Amino acid sequence: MQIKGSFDGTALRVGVVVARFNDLVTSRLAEGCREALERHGVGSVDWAEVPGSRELPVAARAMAMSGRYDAVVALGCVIRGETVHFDLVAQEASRGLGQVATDSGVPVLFGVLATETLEQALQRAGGKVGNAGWDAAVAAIETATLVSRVEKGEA
Ligand code: INI
Repeated sequence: MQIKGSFDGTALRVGVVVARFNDLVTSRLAEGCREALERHGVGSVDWAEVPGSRELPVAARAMAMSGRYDAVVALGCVIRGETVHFDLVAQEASRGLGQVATDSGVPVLFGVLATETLEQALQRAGGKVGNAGWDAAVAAIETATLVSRVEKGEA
């Protein structure tokens, strides 16, 4: 039996957490995410904001554990050239968000850019390399619908 997610988000409730740090980039990720959720019919979206990517896991955890969301999307941007603790922030966000997903069973999508330069980040936030916020939103819909089908025993 092949079980696949769908791209119909009409029945889904999605929580989005956006880090303010590097908000020139993260506001564009949020815009891409908003557009993708709308385009795929997600009617229920709650938005939360945190200071930086390091705070994404705890906010995502609160959303995921609340039982009110079928998926949580985390958006942030860490730029190596602008911080000496790039690795700490990026790794903490990645590890923490992965942990939230496995602890809660709720898909937690990793829309955190980790780049060398601001230019590279902007290219991935609606520039010529796409928009990671859009990609995370679409991945949230596909994964949440897959989880729902598995739980309901649907093919
Ligand atoms: N947070 C980011 O989201 N991106 C960064 O590049 C960054 N830098 O450069 O340090 C960053 N730092 C803040 C961090 O996420 C926390 O908000 C802060 O350490 C307070 O816990």
